[in-house]
Amino acid sequence: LSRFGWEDPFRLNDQLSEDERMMRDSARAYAQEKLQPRVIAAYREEKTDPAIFREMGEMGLLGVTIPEEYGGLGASYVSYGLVAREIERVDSGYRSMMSVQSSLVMYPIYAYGSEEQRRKYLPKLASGEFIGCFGLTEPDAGSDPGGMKTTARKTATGYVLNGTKMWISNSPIADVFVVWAKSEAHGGKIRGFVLDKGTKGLSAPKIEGKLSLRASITGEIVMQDVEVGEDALLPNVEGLKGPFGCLNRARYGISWGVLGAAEFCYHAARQYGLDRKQFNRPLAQTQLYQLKLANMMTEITLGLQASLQVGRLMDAAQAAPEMISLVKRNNCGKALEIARISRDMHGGNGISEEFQVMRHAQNLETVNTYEGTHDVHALILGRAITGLQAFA
Ligand code: TGC
Ligand code: FAD
Repeated sequence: LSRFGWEDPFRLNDQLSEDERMMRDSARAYAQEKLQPRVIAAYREEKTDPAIFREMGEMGLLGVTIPEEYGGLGASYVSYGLVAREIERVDSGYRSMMSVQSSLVMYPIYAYGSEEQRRKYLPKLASGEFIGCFGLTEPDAGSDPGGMKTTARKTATGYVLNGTKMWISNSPIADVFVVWAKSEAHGGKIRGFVLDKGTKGLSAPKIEGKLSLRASITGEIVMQDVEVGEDALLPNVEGLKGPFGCLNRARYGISWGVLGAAEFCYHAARQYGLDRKQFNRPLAQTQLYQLKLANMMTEITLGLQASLQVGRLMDAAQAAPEMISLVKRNNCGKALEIARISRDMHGGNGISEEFQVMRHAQNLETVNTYEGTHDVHALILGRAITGLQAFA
């Protein structure tokens, strides 16, 4: 019996608990049976099927780490990472839909919300009856969210919000909007608000013309004198650490997710090289082809091991944001490179939708940019290494 397998060189499988393996297998079955058959058309036609949220909810894939009493599974961060990997093996856009709902909408309501807010929103977000979105980025504040212009002005009964959010996953189909604004009543500090679809002055136009992440709908959030009660404020957090606390979790999930996409591209390149002959031998029997496969396997294996370690530290409440920046940045960069090389290894077929590797490569351009760009995470690490802040 060989101790080495090209699909799992360091035997990640053996390092998981029984519960984690079950979670992974049920996410894989759902993703392969229900998502894979519709993704090629969804991407081509730029269509996001809202029913996917309800399906994911039924499978228990939304809010995996949220306690059961609020509709979650109370499972580990390692389980959450494994789910992200399986969904993104099909498409980064589907993983985006899942991770925004789980880490950027359910998590802040759970961690920073009142008991009433938790009870009102979490069970319906967990079942997929409600779709959520997270508005931090603005047209003039992307990498520097502290530069946001959205404001919340205090009134006798609540707040009035004004501002525009840009590049917001799920927003055109969202029922629940977690938005971040500078609140005059709190000394201009950033505060979180939960808004309901249909509130006067709130709209979410779709952003057209995306050449990446086309199976996941993206929009703006426009707030023109949106009046909300005191009960819309997330009471338990203030400052940028509010949105960053959510981003830590989403970035961690992405570090696993992108490796699912990379594994798809690695496996596809291997099979293609075994099947296709040129110069009277399989492409996979050439030195250059094998070198590329060896590089892919190496980066995926090291990346998975790193994300597993960060996940174990998160589950033990021992993780630091810099660890998350390290795996988000490196795994995204490596996955993007793997997808581009796999595209090349497929020759002309590599540009066809049928072979799917170009879709992954295009998607990973977004994933390398959102949740902190590759370079911004380098600066976060640079600050930790040197003690010197290079952003501004
Ligand atoms: P800085 O001075 O570093 O920090 C301000 C306050 O925030 C605290 N903090 C954190 N807290 C928890 N976790 C973290 N990771 C934290 N990072 C910082 C910090 O302690 C401080 O707290 P306090 O109490 O002292 O005020 O802030 P800065 O303005 O200098 O930040 C610079 C920088 C570059 C690190 C940061 O702004 C950054 O990360 N920029 C990237 C922005 C980003 O990631 N945007 C993501 C938008 S959401 C999205 O893309 C969703 S896509 C999802 C999908 O579809 O899957
Ligand atoms: P910029 O910040 O303008 O960056 C442009 C370039 O400059 C990048 O290469 C960057 O690395 C570089 N740069 C910036 N600052 C520095 C510096 N100090 N030093 C050196 N280089 C620098 N946001 C949300 O809030 N919610 C969402 O749900 C969401 N979903 C998204 C979905 C999609 C499809 C996309 C594309 C984006 C999404 N985003 C979302 C926004 C995303 O987080 C931002 O696009 C990202 O943070 C980068 O901001 P920016 O686009 O303004 O680029």
